[in-house]
Amino acid sequence: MKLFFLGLASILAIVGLSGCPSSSSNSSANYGVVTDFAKPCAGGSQCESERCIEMEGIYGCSMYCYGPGECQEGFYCAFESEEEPAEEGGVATARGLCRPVDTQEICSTCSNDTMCEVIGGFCQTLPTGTGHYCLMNCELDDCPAGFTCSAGSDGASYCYPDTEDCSCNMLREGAIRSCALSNEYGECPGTIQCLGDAGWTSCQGEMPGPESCDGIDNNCDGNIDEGLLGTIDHCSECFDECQGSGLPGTTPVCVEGACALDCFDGFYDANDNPQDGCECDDDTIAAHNLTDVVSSGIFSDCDNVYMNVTAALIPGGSNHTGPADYYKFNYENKTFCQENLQVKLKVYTASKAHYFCVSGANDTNEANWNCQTVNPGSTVTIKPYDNEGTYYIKISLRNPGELNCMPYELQVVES
Ligand SMILES: [Ca+2]
Ligand SMILES: [Ca+2]
Ligand SMILES: [Ca+2]
Ligand SMILES: [Ca+2]
Repeated sequence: MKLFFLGLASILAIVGLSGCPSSSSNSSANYGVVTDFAKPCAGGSQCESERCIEMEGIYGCSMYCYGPGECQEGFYCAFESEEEPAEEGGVATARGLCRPVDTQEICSTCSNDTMCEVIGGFCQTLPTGTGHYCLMNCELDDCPAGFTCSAGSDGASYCYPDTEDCSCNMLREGAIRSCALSNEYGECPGTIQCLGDAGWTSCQGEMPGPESCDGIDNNCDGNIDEGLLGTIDHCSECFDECQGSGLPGTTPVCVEGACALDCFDGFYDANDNPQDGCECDDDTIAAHNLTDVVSSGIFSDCDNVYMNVTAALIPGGSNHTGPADYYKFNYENKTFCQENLQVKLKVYTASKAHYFCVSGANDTNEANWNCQTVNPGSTVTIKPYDNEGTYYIKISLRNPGELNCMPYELQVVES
C-alpha cells in the first residue's frame, strides 16, 4: 500500500483552494460518528469533523471513516493520505473521509489528483489506453457496481471500470454518442449507446443504401430521391411513370415534373394522349415544300383521268402541327373541250378546318394562289383558269395546335 505523508496543513490548503475556508487545526475534530453529516457549511469550523467538502454541487459537512459501510448511501470511505495519530505505543490506523460517489467525477478525465478531489480520487491511467482518469481509491471501501478493485502501477488499489473504458461503464449506462455508418453508397449518422457493463453497442442506425424513390435520403448525402424524381420513371412524384416508352416514333420525357412526349420527325401525338404515344404518322404521299414536289400526272382536257388522293393527311398535335402538303400536275389543253378544270378538297366532319390553295398555270408564287378555308364536313372546289401549264396545290391545317389525324380527300376533275 502506498502511504501518503502529506500533512494536515496541506490537505486544508487544498480544501482552501477549492473555495472552502480552512479551519484552525486545533485538533478538536470529531473522528467518530457526527450529527451534522451533509449539513451545508461554509467552512470546516462549522462541522463537527472540521471537514467541509463539496458534495454534488454544494458544500456539506463530512465525517471520517475507517472501512466499508460506514458512510451513508451515495457516499464511500475515500482513503485519506493522513493517518489518525497512533495511541501511545499503538499502530496508526488508516483513515478515510466519506465522499460522494459522484458519477460525473468518477472516470472523468484529469491531469492531476487535485482534479479528482470531489471523489477523493487519484488521476491514473487505465491498464489499457493512455488517457488519465479520476479513479476511486479502494483501500478502505468497496468499488461501485461495474468497477473492480485492483492494484495500480504504483501499488495502491483503485477502482477500475470492468469495461476497461471510462467513457462507458455501469455509471455511464444510457450515455449516447454519435457514430457513422458507411459503405459504398455513402455515410449515414448513427448512435452508439452505453449498455453499462456490456460497454458500447455497435453503431446503430440506417445503413446507406442506393437512392430509391421513396421520399427518403437513402444514401444520406442530404438530397432526397436525387437522380430519380423528375425522370420518366418518377416524373411528378415517385412511380409516376411517363407513358409512351417503346411505342413507334415516341420518346417519353419528363419536363419540370410533367410527362410529355418527344415525337420523332413525322410522328404526332394527335389525340393528346400519351398512352398510345405519338400514334399518328404523316403520309409520304405529298411533298412538304414546292422544291420537292413531284408531278402527280399530266391531264388533258376531257381525258377523264382524275387525280384522287384519299390517304394523305396533315397531322396535328397540341404543340406540333404537321407541315403542309404540296402537289403539282400538268394540264394540257388539247381538244378544246368544254369541260372546266376543278380542284376539290373534302374535309371530313371528324377532322379540323383545312387551308386549301391552288395556283394558276405555272405560278410558283404562293402569294398569288387562290386559297380557301375548308371547314369540317364540307368540300371546297377551286376552279383555276384552264391555261396549259403546271398547277400547284397546297393543303395545310387552318389552325395550328388543333389535333388531327384524319385524311383529307383531294380530287382534280373536270366537269
Ligand atoms: Ca440522397
Ligand atoms: Ca430516396
Ligand atoms: Ca397519343
Ligand atoms: Ca401530309
